[in-house]
Amino acid sequence: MAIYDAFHLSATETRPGYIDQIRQIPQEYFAAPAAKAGRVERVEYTAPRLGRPGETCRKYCLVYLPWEYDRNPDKRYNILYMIHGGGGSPEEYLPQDGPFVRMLDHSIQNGEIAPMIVVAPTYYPPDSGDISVDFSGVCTAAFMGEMKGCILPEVEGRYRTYAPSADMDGFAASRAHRGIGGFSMGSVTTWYAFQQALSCFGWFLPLSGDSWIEGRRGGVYYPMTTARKLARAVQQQGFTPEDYLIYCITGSNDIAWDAVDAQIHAMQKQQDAFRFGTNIFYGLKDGGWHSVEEVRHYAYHALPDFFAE
Ligand code: FER
Repeated sequence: MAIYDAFHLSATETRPGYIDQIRQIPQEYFAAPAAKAGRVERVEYTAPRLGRPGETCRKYCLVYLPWEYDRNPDKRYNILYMIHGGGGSPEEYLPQDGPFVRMLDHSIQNGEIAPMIVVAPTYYPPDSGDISVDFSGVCTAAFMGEMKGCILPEVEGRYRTYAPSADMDGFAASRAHRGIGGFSMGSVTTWYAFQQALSCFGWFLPLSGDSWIEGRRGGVYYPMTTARKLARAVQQQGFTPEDYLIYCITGSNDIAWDAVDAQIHAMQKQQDAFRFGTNIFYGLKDGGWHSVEEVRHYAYHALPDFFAE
């Protein structure tokens, strides 16, 4: 909080859309499994192999189904795609009975978060071994093609989401019931989704990562052009500021903090697209580090507001 105040705000300035207190996951959520625990499935699909034109490969996502999914065979569910950070994998979020699943199970059981399907894919090709920031950047930049062309059709053809058909028309018709978020390079991916796939997603959860649509660490090196390009992407994709909600959260000790913060402040000047306190919220956790553990708390804070009617 102190850093934010010192760099950007006078003491008297109001802070619309600024999250003052980021709620923490109750400790007891990790102590024991929820009585109504969901389950995790593995879904395989075929995708073009990145960097090898003409070749395909087999990949997988992990899919979390809330406890009630099997007990309400006629009900459709909101769906959230969670993208891992650099060097990560679908297991970053969704090993069965892992801490992210515990958070989902307990908070859904307690009525804090609406029941939702959560999907953890990966932007890396299988067995590539390269987890450098450069290669991760290339993978995230290319990933929306695979999301739209391979992952959404496979997953939503299989599970009861709001998509009336598992194709682009169906995803567009159900975009208010679909979100995307992620940590670090997964947040970089989330900003690509905003720029390239607003037709599929209505809800955005970029955590501890800036937008690289203008280049690596664009938030810190090109904040104004990044913000302008994101704002323009809304119009270009045929949408208005009523059509999306962004929850962007990071921590004051996060290695991506400077980039996220500079980008957010540039976005505050793009008032045609970004209305703080209405379609975009920003949280900076005092002392928060660049870690999956922190990001679980950020997701716990934001998800109760997702998929509101
Ligand atoms: C940033 C955005 C993402 C950043 C780092 C990352 C240092 C991710 C790094 C990684 O996954 O290794 O602005 O700044």
